[in-house]
Amino acid sequence: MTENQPADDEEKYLGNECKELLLSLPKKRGWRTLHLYQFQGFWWETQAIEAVISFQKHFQARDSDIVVATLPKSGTTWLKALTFAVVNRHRFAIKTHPLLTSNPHDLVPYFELHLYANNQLVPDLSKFPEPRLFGTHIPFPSLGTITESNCKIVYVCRNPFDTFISAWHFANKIKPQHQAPLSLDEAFDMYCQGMSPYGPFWDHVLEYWKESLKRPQNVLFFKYEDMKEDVVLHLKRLAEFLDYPFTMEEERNGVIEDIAKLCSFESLKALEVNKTGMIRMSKFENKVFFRKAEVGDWVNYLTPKMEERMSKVIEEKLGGSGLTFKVIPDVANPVQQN
Ligand code: PAP
Repeated sequence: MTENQPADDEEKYLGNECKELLLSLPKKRGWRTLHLYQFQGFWWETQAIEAVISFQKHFQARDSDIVVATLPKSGTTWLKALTFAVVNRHRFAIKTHPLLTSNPHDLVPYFELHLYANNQLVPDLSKFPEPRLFGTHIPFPSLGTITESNCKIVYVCRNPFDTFISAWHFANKIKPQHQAPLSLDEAFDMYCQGMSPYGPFWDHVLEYWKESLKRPQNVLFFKYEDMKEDVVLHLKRLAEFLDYPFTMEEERNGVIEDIAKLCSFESLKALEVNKTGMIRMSKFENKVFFRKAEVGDWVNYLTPKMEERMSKVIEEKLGGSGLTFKVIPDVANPVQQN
């Protein structure tokens, strides 16, 4: 993969068809890449556009597929780990579990960043064990054959304040060295205008939210803050949704708690593989996926004016949808933003 290649190069290796397409698309400065392009109603990093076109052309969903879908920095790594652990719990003992030696992104690969990325040939998915587990940031309407299949999608969203701060840190951590850092003010302005990778965040979240209401058997919608409050409850809901419910005996034997612990931020962050390893076929260090994992860290960065602006955007875009977020961790008295 070439995530860290010089930004000027990021468009050089694209196929001609994609290069031509880019000429016709609205474009803005990127967060960690040179540009973001507006395509199919959302903002994409350059190489993800080529990848999603290939994905839409070639990927054939199976009803047994499981897809972990998110906006970046909403809890993807965590939900991939939990999903992998639930589905494979009869194959692996906790003590020798693949999650102890592999980053969750290597166990549950992204369509657009791994499988169909970088002009790769169409990936050979025949060796994927059933059920096939995939990850994606692709917005729901662009999911190709998945939207018409019976496969299961698990989506996690996170309050936009923390998602934004996490995304801003991440972009500056992984950008090519010679690219100027994105200031907090500039990133914030872009985020509030919807111009962030896979954004606007409100459209991404809303599309999956609506689908989860329409087809609850196929789309399960989680919130990061709720998962932090009660991961065991969410593990039970996840396992039932995926048709891998925990038995009474498993519950009695503490299997759910074991999985919760295995996938916890503290456990994953402390593993050698996540301290020193790299995501397979990429230049991403595993450690960049583990920062603070707190609810409400945004208060250390955003001014009251910024808070007011984002609250207004959320109210304007999500008001009336029934979707609300906890933006601070006070369980007894959560502040709700609509
Ligand atoms: P991705 O979309 O690029 O894969 P993603 O995993 O969604 O990234 O986001 C990383 C965030 O999840 C980080 O949040 P922070 O910047 O606010 O700290 C990271 O710390 C957090 N995170 C990673 N693993 C876990 C985990 N096991 N439990 C809870 N949060 C986690």
